[in-house]
Amino acid sequence: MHAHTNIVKIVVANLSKLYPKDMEFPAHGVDDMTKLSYLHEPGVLQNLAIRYELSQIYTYTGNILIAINPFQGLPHLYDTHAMEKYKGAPFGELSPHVFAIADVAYRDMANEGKGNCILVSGESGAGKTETTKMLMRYLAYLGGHTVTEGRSVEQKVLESNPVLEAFGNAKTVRNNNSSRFGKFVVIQFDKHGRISGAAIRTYLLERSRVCQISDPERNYHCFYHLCAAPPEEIERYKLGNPKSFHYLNQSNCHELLDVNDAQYYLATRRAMDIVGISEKEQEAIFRVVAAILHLGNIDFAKGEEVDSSVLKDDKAKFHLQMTSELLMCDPHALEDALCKRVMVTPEEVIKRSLDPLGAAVSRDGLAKTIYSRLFDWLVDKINFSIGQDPNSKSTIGVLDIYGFESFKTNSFEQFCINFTNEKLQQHFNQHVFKMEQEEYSKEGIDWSYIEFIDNQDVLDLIEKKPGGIIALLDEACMFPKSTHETFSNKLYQTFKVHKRFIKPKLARTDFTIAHYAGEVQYQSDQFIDKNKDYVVPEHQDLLCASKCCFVAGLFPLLSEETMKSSKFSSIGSHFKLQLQHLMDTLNSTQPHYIRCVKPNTLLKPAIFENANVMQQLRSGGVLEAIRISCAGYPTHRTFSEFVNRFRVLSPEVLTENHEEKFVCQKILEKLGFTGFQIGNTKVFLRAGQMAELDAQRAVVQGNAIKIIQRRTRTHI
Ligand code: AD9
Ligand code: MG
Repeated sequence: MHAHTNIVKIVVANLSKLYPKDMEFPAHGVDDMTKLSYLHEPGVLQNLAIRYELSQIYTYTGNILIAINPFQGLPHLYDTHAMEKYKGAPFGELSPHVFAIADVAYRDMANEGKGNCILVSGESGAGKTETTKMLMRYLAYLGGHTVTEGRSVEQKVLESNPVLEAFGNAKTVRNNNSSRFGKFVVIQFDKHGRISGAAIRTYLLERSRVCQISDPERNYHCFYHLCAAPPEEIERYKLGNPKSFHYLNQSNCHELLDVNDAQYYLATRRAMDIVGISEKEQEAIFRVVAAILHLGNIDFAKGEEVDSSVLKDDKAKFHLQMTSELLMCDPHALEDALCKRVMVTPEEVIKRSLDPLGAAVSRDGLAKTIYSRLFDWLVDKINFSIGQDPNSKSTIGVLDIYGFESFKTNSFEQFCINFTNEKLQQHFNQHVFKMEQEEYSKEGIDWSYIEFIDNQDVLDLIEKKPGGIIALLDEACMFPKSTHETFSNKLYQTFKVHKRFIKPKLARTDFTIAHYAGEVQYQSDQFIDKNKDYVVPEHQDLLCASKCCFVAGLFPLLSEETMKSSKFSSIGSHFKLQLQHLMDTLNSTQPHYIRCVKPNTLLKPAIFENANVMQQLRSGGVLEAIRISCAGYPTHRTFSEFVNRFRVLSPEVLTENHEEKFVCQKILEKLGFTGFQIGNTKVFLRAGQMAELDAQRAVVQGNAIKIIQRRTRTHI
């Protein structure tokens, strides 16, 4: 190599790891990946990177929309003008966009009067919630009303977002506005295509955040909003700086850049007005939020008796007083409910004291229960206020649910989240596979031998009844002597030879599941606790007796039967049922997919991290979709496209006046290709055949160039 050449990096690679580059790769990339001659990982990645650099954040892979978070406002992309443009435009005619997906769903729904759904997925911070909001805005634009009085259904649907975000979103390390719950919104339309109702379903709110946060994350937004409320409210609720509350000061992050909590407080109240939450209810809601903050400041110290606890100091007494005033319950009863437990034995009823640690656990349990009941109340209230249309069969569901998670430590939450993703992945694969089959059938070609790899084995491992992990966990929860060790051992024994279950070397209680998106190692130590949906009867009795009907309403009197039944209620099994219900809905509708991608972990614009994006494409099933299509005939080309590109390979066929279909067949036969199929309008090629054709074309063209060069030289 000459010394003056630019630095050349020599990379040695295995031939099987080299992929042919698309020689005709357009400088601006292609707006649909299936237009690439070579459908492989590097090609897909390069295409997305080129487009992202040009602020083209949307790209199709067939019918799937890939959306890369721009991390900057792109208002022109979503303004009314853009909405007008996409309305009714044939799919694929304009640049890829969320509006185009919503438009297709709307047209399917309106023309065929059936259910459609749009599934938005991606990892935390990838842009699911923002995308969902855009979809809902567009659907509201298409199916909106002009109302003169009161609020329209679509206004209420749109304003439910800020309310649920205030109570269900928080700053995490991955996203400053991370949704800590899953959400499925079903919008109903009447026979004229106008919005006539909607229903919001939520999934698994992260409860632990209410009393436990780590630096630099935050608790739910509403706590900070309330601490920044106008002075009268601060005085009424005896609030102050977030730093003074235990539930907020475990992290040093109290304020967010570019977020004014005071303004958000007022905005949340306005949104509550719109969704139909009365002034009185709003007062009660925020009173409960304030009560939770005070509750968290009730500290305990050792009491005189062994293993007993008392309020630690005057500060604790003050906060106990405040909590009971705000919840309108008796302060002594509150103290007892926190520090004591009633034991019922066949002979007598005894009050047993809790030690300070036990009392703190009891306090945190109460805070979590109140908060999650408050959240459920909000969802119910919003649903009630929006109203559902019992006659509507035309619906569009929009799913914004947590993506696959794999952290350093993974607990029960990650287990449930990844279970969800396995379910959705199966649905996705089946759908992509079906679409591919439909295309083949339409073209009249044989598809019978395409293999379909399923993740049913992981799902069985998790949810099979009996014998799956959730079932074994429920058993462990019902057996009083269980520990996480006994639970883990049971798993190790049961799944000794399961190929999706791994006992990590050296691990004593961890277990690993080989998910479709990669292996995840779970720490089992809190599984048993977190699976129990259990409200301490003392807490239930205390709040059920509250003089505030709102608070008492969150803790309705339990029937005798429920009281008596010793069977606990399992969060895992309940979630499994909810998911099954969701899948049933999804299976009965026409799905559309949006895969959100987070281009970098810095949450900054214009940075595209290759390896990171690749991983997301893998776990989002985008590459799986590509694999499925590669297993069959990855390249589909219309007859005329094919002839134009490869006529040079067999010029003699063209000289006779043949039909294009025939020409395609002849070219391929002449070159000795087998296994391809000629459909009604397209040529279907097996993996690698396009590359082979291109190589031959390059040789022919190269020869042609050489001939021309030779001729030119002889002329000189
Ligand atoms: V999480 O799983 O709920 O933690 P999401 O919902 O996937 O996550 P979110 O929609 O909240 O992510 O997006 C994160 C941030 O990216 C937003 O707060 C915006 O600042 C930014 N974002 C996302 N999409 C867009 C967009 N289309 N245009 C501009 C965007 N900014
Ligand atoms: Mg979100």
